[in-house]
Amino acid sequence: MNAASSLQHSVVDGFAARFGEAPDSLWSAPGRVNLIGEHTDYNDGFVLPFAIDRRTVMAVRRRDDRVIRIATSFAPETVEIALDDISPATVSGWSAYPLGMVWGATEFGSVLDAAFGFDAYLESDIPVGAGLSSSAALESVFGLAITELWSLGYDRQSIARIGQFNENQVVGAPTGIMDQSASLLGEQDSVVLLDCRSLDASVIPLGLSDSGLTIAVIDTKVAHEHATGGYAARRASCELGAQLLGVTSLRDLTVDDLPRASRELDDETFRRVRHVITENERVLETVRTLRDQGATAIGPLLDASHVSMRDDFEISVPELDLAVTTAQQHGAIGARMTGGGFGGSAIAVIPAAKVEALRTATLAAFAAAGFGAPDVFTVTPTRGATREPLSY
Ligand code: GAF
Repeated sequence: MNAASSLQHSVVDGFAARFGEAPDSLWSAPGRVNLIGEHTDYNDGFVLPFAIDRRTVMAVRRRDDRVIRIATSFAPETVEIALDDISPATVSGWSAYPLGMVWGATEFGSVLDAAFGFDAYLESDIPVGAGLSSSAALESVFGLAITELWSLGYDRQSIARIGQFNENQVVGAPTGIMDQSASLLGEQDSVVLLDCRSLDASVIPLGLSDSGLTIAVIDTKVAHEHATGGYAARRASCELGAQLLGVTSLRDLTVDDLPRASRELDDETFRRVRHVITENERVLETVRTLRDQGATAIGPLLDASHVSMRDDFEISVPELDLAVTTAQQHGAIGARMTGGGFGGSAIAVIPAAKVEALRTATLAAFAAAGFGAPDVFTVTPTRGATREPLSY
């Protein structure tokens, strides 16, 4: 049995153990890795993430009333709430990610007169706090399920927008729209080019296996927290930079604007702005490179992205820098931290044959630096959120 189907079996069994009956539908949504394009989403820019083969799976059984009960393997409690009572004031903790989607849907105009309650049970093999969007997967799986079960009529981009709205308004993290988009729009062996201004998305084949390459994730185990601190400060710097330069968002600037930005901004704000402007260009260059030359040629762009995040945006940490340099020294064609930063994971595009050596070298380098042991594993671009067959 592969990991995905064993997770599905476990969720079906877990549902029966919690609720005493079998589920009647099954849903799943993946985490994501961002290949390139960091902190560009909330600046109306470009991102290039993909959905990974680590998923959150949710088993559901319809009820005759308007109550939702939701439980998971990673928390002991079963949360019970009438769907009409869900609001930012009534949900908290892990269940705010899924349940907040109900309130989000009403804020997006849904009338829930025909909605029915259900019991739901979730399990996931996306590591929490690793910067691989376990929270977006919770929102996406629940958002897709209520969209289909209650016939709400949302397309996937709209579910992603509700997920971002939920995260901003209910959970309280000032994040952009990349993670939910990747979880909902991902396709097998492909990356998703998302224009975060228009929300136009195109799926671009990555072609890794044709080149003998794979993507290794190095989870530093340094926990990040988006609801507080550095992420919000970086977003505020970007908004300040855009305001001082007289544009709606940093998307409206190009490298030609950098000399003026350097004259008009303080050094720190200028470096934040330079990261976003150059990162947007790197995303588009990565897409051109993938189309014209293939995955073997994208390494320098990933390396440059990491330097920009380390030196200009200042969102890396020593563990991420060590993961990146170790990967670069042990056969990666390119490596960078991925996600919001301040911890979480780095990625390395590397020949599949060199992954074991990379794991050994990374564990040794972290031990020598006195850091806790990281996790090193590979990921494959996979399909986005889906209804799963319930065939057992
Ligand atoms: C986090 C956020 F949730 C995303 O919206 C994005 O801003 C990312 O950090 C940085 O690129 O994952």
